[in-house]
Amino acid sequence: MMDLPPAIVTEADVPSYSLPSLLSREAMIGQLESTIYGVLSETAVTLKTTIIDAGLLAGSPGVVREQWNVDVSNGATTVSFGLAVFLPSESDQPVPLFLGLNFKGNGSVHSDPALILPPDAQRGVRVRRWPVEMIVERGYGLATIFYYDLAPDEPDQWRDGLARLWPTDQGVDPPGAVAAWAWGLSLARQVLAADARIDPDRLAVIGHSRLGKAALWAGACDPGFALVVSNDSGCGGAALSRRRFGERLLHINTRFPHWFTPVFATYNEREAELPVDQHQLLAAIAPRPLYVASAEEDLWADPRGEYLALKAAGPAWGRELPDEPPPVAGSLVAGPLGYHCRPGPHDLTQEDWNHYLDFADTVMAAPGNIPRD
Ligand code: GTR
Repeated sequence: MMDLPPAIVTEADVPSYSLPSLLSREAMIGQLESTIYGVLSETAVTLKTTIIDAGLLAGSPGVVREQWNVDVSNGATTVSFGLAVFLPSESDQPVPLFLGLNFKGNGSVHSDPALILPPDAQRGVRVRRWPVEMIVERGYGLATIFYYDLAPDEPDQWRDGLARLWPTDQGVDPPGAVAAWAWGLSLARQVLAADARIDPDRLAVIGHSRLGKAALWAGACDPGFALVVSNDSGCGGAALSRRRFGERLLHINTRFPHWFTPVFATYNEREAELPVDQHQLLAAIAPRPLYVASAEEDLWADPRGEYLALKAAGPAWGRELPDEPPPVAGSLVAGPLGYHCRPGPHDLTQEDWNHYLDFADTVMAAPGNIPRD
């Protein structure tokens, strides 16, 4: 692999730039498709859910653990993925639920030995990112999918997943792996919405880092998500590309050539010529609630650029956010928009979840109060 230039990590080295204007949601989605992600997928599929395991979460009688197998079929081909679902064991009404992809397998999110673990994966290794009991105690469900089940994160293998269902000719702006992950989120939302224990109108999508990019693209394209949460999603996620701060297009498109539609790489080192920027991805989520979060030490993901993208998207919700982000460890909640920058490194922590749950309590408090397109 070619030697990549170092990242810009001082504000003084950020070029001056001007951002493209916000457009209609449809126009922004169209430009984001043709420049960055490719289409989410227009493939008509049928979904079949089988509950292959149901019990109480080990050590936590207040939590129901289920494992679902979802068959996705286009008629000729079927691709399956597994969903781990956690719900309150007692609830007299359908619960709101967070859906997010995980990096290390469903058995990485909790030490419960019943959870399916991919080969060579370590049980419970990502417990710190998934405070299952805390989320459920606060009245939310949680569902998660191992992202390799949707599209293996390898340049030469990512098509061996949901992409097998797509037509071979994907046109001039074929989707990349981020779009495959996002499509999987959208399909999972549909099967979750069909379960009577879950409130179909209060489904949130959340993602960390590359999976935050997928959560944002899923949230922008699928209005069925009532709340979108981006945790440290950075370049190709919430961070403005024109700032060229931290990871920039040259870095991401060289290291991960399979994530985006190929034309994105033609903008390497000429970000100012992009017809779009990431504030438009955020704005395409309006009028539904959106929370963006950064971590102070995560310069690779450009915390300031993530805030500035949210600020630039604000008018899509009729919101004028302050010029400066809230102080580290503080947070800003302006109606349907939220932001915080947590002290510490690139990660998804309980502290982040506390912010998301507090925010969800305000924007998803009662069924039916969420603005829709
Ligand atoms: C990095 C990548 C980031 C981010 C991160 C992650 O290597 O450069 O864009 O996606 O991985 O997903 O943890």
